[in-house]
Amino acid sequence: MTIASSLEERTLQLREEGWVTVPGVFTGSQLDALREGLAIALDAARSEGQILFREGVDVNDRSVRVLHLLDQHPAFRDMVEYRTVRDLVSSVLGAHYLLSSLSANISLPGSESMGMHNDLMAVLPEPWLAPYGTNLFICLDDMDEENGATRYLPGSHRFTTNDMASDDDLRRTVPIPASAGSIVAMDGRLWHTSGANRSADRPRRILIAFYVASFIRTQYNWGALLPEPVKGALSSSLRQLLGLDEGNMGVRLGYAAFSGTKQGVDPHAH
Ligand SMILES: O=C(O)CCC(=O)C(=O)O
Repeated sequence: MTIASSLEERTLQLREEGWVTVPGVFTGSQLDALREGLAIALDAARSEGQILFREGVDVNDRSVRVLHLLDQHPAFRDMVEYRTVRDLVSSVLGAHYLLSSLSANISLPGSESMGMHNDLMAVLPEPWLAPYGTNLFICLDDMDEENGATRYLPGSHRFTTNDMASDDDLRRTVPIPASAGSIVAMDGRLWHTSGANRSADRPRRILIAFYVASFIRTQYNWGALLPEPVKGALSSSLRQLLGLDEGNMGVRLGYAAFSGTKQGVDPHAH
C-alpha cells in the first residue's frame, strides 16, 4: 500500500480501508517528551498501586496498561490537540467530538494478542452503522510483526454487528508496521487486536487516544478524574474536547429543528 500523504488521501484511505498510518508526526523533543510522560505516568500508577494488568482484556501481565496520562505530563495535553491529530479526527468525526479516553499499552516481550474487537463496542451498542469513533495509536517505538504491531482484519469496518465477526478472524489479521512517532488512525468499527510480542528484548509502547462523536458518553469522566489545578489550567479548546463545560447541551445532531432552517440535515452526516 502506498503511503497516503495529504489529508484528503488519508481521509479516503480511512473511509475505504478503515485505517491509515501517518508517519513521522512526532519527532525529536516532542517524541522524547511523550516517552518521558509515559515513564512518569507509569511510575505514578505503580506507586499508587493502580492495576496495570487488565484481566479480561489482556491475556497476561506482559501487556501493561497505563490508564491515566492526561494530567501526568503537558506533552499529552499538547498531543491530543496537535493539528495533525485534530485533522485526522475531524476527517472521521466532523467538527463535534470528544476525547473518550487516553491510555497506553506497553507490550513487553511475551505479551499475547488481546481479544479481537472494534473500539465502538466499548461505548455504543450494535448496530455500528457509522464511524462514530476513531482511535489513534501513537507509536513511541517502532512496531512490526515481531514486537507486536497492532493487527487488523481487512474489510471489518463494514461489520455492523458482533455476529459478523468469527473465531477465525485473528488468523486472518494483518500487522500494521509503523515507525516511532507515527500515528495509526482507525475507524472505530475496524476489528483489530494487539499483536503478540515475540521479540527477545523489544518493548512496544503506544498511546491510545480514542475520540467519539460528541453525543456519545466518554469512557472517562474527565470532570471527576482530573485534579482541579490541571482543569483550571486547560485551554478552552481542550476543555471543550473533554466536554467539561457544556455537558451535552452543545449536541444538536444536525436536525433541522435545531438549525433554524427548513432544510432537513442528515444527522448521520460527517
Ligand atoms: O496494543 C494494541 O496494538 C492495540 C490495543 C487495542 O486495540 C486496545 O487497547 O483496544
